[in-house]
Amino acid sequence: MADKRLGRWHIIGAGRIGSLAAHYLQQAGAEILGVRPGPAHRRRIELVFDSASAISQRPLELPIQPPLDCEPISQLLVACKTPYSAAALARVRLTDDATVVRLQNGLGSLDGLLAPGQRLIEGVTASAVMSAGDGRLRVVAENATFFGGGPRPAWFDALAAHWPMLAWADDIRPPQWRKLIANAVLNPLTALHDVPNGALLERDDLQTEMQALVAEADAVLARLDPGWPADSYDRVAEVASATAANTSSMRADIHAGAITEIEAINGWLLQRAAELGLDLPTHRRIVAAVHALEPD
Ligand code: KPL
Repeated sequence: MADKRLGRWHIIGAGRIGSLAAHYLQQAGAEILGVRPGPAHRRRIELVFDSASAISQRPLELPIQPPLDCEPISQLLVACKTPYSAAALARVRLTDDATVVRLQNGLGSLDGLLAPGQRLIEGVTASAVMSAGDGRLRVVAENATFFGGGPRPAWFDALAAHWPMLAWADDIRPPQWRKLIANAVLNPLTALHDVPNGALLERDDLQTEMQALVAEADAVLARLDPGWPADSYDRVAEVASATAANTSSMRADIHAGAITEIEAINGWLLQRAAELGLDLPTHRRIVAAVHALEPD
């Protein structure tokens, strides 16, 4: 049943996860408008839900507006790749009390970009969506998704009724950090070695790299929060196993000749480490190696 509380949402970045989020928002009764430079048009995306029991196709119709044609935006979902966030946000006008949901890998990509009266809600998802060609996206796993950061907004329950496994996290940091570590290990290693996620569990040399990356990341997070359990290896290995056949988003970016999200993921850890006087030699090496594969 559609719910008027959701109102109108604009979305920047109707890619794999952005399109899935737009679909759930639309199911919940929100009006969704995509924002993208270029001529206004209607975009049709076919979402193919591939569960163990059935395959269903659900079309997503998205009106796309150029940023200058958009009225001041009061509800914005940012799901573009992190390197493009600042430029994309600079092109739109937000209302003074706008709500912005950030549903991206990594951390910090919108830091300092919102005005004091505007609200940032952080989103973290373990759902997996793959491109299936011809404008089709294959939803391979609908997993836990958390939104959080301050009090739960009035529209949240209406959205959660249509978004499987969406929950509000009073403290969004633990799910964010768990996802960050998985991305900081799986994404660069799969991109550099050009392998699907599961291959990391099959090669001794890659297991050694995984262990070093996890240990360095855990050391930073444990310094930032002494309550951090600092035992992330098994959880990262579980993500690799659960997404074994997947091409990670960073491997896909390298294949597409695009810049990657390495700065918002491993770069964020390196920045925190520098502030704490810690050295992360494996992350430093891996960041340099990924940058060497990116276009100039
Ligand atoms: O989030 C991912 C990504 O590819 O960005 C993982 C968890 C590694 C799944 O592929």
